[in-house]
Amino acid sequence: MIVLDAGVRDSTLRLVLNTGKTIEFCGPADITEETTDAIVNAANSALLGGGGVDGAIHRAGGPAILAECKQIVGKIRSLPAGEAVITTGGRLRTKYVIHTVGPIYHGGERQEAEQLASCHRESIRLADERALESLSFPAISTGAFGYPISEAAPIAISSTVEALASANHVKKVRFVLFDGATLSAYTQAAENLRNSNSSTSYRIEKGFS
Ligand code: AR6
Repeated sequence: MIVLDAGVRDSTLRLVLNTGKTIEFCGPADITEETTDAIVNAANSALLGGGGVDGAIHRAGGPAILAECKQIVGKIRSLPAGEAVITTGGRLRTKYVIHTVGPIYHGGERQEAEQLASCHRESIRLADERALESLSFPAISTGAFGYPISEAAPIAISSTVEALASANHVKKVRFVLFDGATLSAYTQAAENLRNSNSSTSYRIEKGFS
């Protein structure tokens, strides 16, 4: 029997790496309710909040998160696409928010794939540096930034598999996906990647909720 952690309502599929580390796909769900050690925010370079998941995180987390973001921006001016910074979680149930900036999609010829992969690698690296064990990602760049979900999903998943495999502390990553179409694109991509890439060593468990 698979026992789910509190907070996961609708996991439909998970990847289990040969080390036992897992990547879960959950949804439709709101990432602001997650109880993982960190949640990832799909922010913009100004780090001052916005719409979509960024707006939802700042609304639910309260002013402490924005105050920390302002301090960070005071030092670095702006956060380039593909990079990430960490703040506390304010009033959220999670302890930390990792703010990363996804690429704005311009057709795929402007290093969007590399930047999107970097968002996942850098977020996991920051969580690992803090010795966190779990974090949750939204579908970075697939909303206001226009990245086609079917292109973004395999990049998000393969970069996460790679970064999770080499993490020292992070054991569990969740993709917390807001709507059914995004959830099915990500789960489909996970299955396709396993079939197409023999070097990716994981098994798939399905149908737990
Ligand atoms: N929980 C999980 N996923 C969510 C939530 C939520 N509460 N709300 C929205 N999503 P977007 P981007 C999904 O636009 O494309 C902001 O204004 C949403 O359905 O939030 O990286 C920032 O300030 C979609 O699948 O992020 C930036 O300016 C996914 O999150 C810009 O948008 C990403 O959509 C970033 O654009």
